[in-house]
Amino acid sequence: MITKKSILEAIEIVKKRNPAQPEFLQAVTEVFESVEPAIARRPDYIKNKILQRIAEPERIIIFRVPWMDDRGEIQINRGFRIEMSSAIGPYKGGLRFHPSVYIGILKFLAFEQVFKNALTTCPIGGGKGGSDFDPKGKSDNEVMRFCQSFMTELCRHIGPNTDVPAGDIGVGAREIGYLFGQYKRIRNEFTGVLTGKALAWGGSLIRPEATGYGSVYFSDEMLKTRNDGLKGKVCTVSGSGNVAQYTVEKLNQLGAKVVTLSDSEGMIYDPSGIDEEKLTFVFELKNVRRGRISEYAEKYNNVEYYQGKRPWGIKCDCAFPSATQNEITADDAKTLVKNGCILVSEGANMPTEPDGVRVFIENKILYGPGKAANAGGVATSALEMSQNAMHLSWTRDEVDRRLREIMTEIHRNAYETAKEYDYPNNLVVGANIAGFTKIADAMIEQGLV
Ligand code: NDP
Ligand code: 2IT
Repeated sequence: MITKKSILEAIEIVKKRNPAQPEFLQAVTEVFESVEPAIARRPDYIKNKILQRIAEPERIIIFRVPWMDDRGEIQINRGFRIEMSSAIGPYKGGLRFHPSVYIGILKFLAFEQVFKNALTTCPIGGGKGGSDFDPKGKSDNEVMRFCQSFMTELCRHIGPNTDVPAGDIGVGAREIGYLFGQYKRIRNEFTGVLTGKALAWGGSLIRPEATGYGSVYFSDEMLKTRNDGLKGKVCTVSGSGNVAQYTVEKLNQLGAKVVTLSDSEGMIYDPSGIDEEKLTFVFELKNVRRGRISEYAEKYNNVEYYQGKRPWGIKCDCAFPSATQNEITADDAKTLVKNGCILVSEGANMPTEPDGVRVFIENKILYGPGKAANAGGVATSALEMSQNAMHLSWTRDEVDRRLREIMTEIHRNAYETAKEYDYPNNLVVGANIAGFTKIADAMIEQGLV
């Protein structure tokens, strides 16, 4: 009773203090409500005001990013870095460049990142950053000038033992390169301050693949609990960026068939499956030509393109949302269940609306929440940091083996924690409590800071 009251009060405080940040409130509410059984066992969490402290970023940096476009016109964007929690390691998390970016989106992402990173077994705190800059339609030179201006300010706040950014939506290998170059130039220091770097200058093998591969490994662990596997499963994937591409690659390797991809304009449905050759076309289309997924339907026969649609109306066994937040509504979730979907593994961050999550849980779907299922990306970033610190590089097999082990351990931890707290098979409760208790205990041990 006291526990419930304390949680509701904490949610009220977060709501009052952060008006007009619905995504942040959504993420906080989900975690706070689901950790109730852990707080009920630990009155010291209430006494130490862990909920209030954990939802308040340690530091937020907001800055002007002026740059000049190819026509010589001045452009102004806004840059952010949310340093959410350093309880278990330096701040770690991606940068998102997308016109929808504002402080509420980045705070939700930073908050999720804290628990995700705690689950990885690696010593990394949580952060997130980015800008409302839209890389779409910009020349490489414009992207470079923007990245240089962004890093000119950011470089005073980050460092290999302080805060280590990486990619997210709109930030891939090209952007990380420009950001790294400018950091090195200003600080005169060649160091592992960013992850997702290219191989020749400190990057790790498997980091580009890691989020997608990890989400598939996680789905495999979920299926194993029902003595099932991915072979022969029909899968829908949303998005067509970094996470989606490597999700398709690994699903193909494990004998599944992927029938959809999407972008912000629409989706393609290819009933015969996106095989290796077609995936090679997608890599080139999205990463080199930076085109639209609709071109896939123009290139291949018997493929349908649905403008403005997401893949959730297509019948499938397993769904891999890998585009963005709140891309699965409660109605989408009902449609998936009705069509026989047995598994959802979230490559994206918070892709399912809260009512959709409830539909999955009530229907006993194998549901892997993003902070567990997509943790392979940041975990492999932590492996990149380790390699940088040791000034060496592991082989592809070595990194992939470690990634596989980490995903297995995240699943085991979430699964066992759910059981321990009497919510068997509920990986939302399991992942949230496992991440939360690790952070909360570290905070108490380190005193009131
Ligand atoms: P990319 O920029 O490589 O790709 C994003 C894809 O999602 C594109 O196909 C994009 O379409 C689509 N998309 C983006 N915003 C929207 C939107 N508002 N509505 C519909 N579609 C959208 O990003 P990533 O693949 O890296 O990231 C995808 C998701 O995975 C994000 O939620 C991210 O936070 C999460 N994630 C990423 C990790 C990583 O290591 N990269 C790690 C863990 C999670 P379009 O091209 O039309 O914009
Ligand atoms: O959401 C995420 O976990 C990421 N975008 C990856 C972060 C990282 O530091 O690799």
